[in-house]
Amino acid sequence: MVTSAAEGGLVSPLAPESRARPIRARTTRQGRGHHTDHAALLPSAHPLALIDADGVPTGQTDLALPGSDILLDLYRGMVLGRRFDTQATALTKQGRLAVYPSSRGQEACEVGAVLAMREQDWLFPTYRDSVALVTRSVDPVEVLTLLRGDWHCGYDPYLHRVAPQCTPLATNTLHAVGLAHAARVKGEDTVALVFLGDGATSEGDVHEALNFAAVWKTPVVFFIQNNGYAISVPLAKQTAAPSLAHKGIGYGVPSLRIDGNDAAAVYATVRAAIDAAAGSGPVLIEALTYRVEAHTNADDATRYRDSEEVRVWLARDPIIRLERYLRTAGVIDDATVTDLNETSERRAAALRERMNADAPTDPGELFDHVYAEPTAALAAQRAAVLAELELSAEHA
Ligand SMILES: Cc1ncc(C[n+]2csc(CCOP(=O)(O)OP(=O)(O)O)c2C)c(N)n1
Ligand SMILES: [Mg+2]
Repeated sequence: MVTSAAEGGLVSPLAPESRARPIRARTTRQGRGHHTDHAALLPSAHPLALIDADGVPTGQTDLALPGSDILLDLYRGMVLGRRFDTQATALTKQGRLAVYPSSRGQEACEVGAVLAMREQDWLFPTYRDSVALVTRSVDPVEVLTLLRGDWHCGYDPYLHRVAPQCTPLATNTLHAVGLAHAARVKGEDTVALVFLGDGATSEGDVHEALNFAAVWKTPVVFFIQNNGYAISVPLAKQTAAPSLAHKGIGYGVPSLRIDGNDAAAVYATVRAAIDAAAGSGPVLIEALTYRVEAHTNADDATRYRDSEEVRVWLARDPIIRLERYLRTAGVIDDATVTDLNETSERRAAALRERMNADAPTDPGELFDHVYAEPTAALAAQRAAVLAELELSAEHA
């Protein structure tokens, strides 16, 4: 972690000085206002990494490297997650999914952040975060319900404490702040972790959410997956801010930059951020990663980025680097890897089989949840649709 003035004078909230109370903004009361020590909020000049792209520990000591059991869970989650992701993309080609936004290459964020969450915490995902949901133990078929074209999110948000996947950019940031605020008013120890993309940080909602969270000291972790693009728009055309982490600072939110392809760094940072958020209010994490696939299966990324750029990022693959580390450390061997690959193939086959079954549909459901008490007009529309369907079935 870089803290010297020579390297930009940026002081990390995880710097030695503040290590005893990581990620905590210092606020002092002066006159009529609260004044925050902004030096304590700034992100590090270099993204925090614990294991480098070659699988070698970086030696950074601001956060401890998670233990072998956790690193193995992270590796396992990423391998299973990637196989799920590949299978979901394949299902779009078979017409079993309407659309699928792949998170290939972003598994360290998807898995690392979720495994660092506590059971009582809430996740507010976006459309890109299906692997995060699978990691949080949501049934994979239920995860894909919305993308299959159904009208509801498919899973019970309360069961896993996972909000519906959000397609309108950044609205989930406000939902996360609202839920975390309400939980605290009720005296519950709940942190909300909200995923958002680099492009989403340009939305007004993010700024309202950061402001409310900072003023109310709401227990929220804003986790930005900076994957370089908002569909075809590269980050350089998205913002003039020095980093996305800097956006948090303007609101008084301690903000970190991390290597988003290092699952160990993601896990350790989110763990610390959740503790800090529960104690003293919001934290923002900008994780630098890369969207290896196109925006969705419906997009052609070769029209706006060159293959050399993709090649550079493939060399930073989050799974390969952790596998290298775990092999060198003697935690896994060929047998472990083969076994895990077999498990992921079995799960993919089961998912394929379940997704190939036609989902039962009831067109009448369209009208069920519009009003608590259906209006006469709605009841008439429902009857008309059902009568028409019956008629066309008779003539089929
Ligand atoms: C409010 C809103 N505006 C526009 C869109 C259309 N849209 C869908 S995805 C996307 C790009 C988002 O990029 P980013 O936030 O970086 O997330 P990523 O897709 O890279 O994960 C846009 C503009 C939308 N879904 N919601
Ligand atoms: Mg993006």
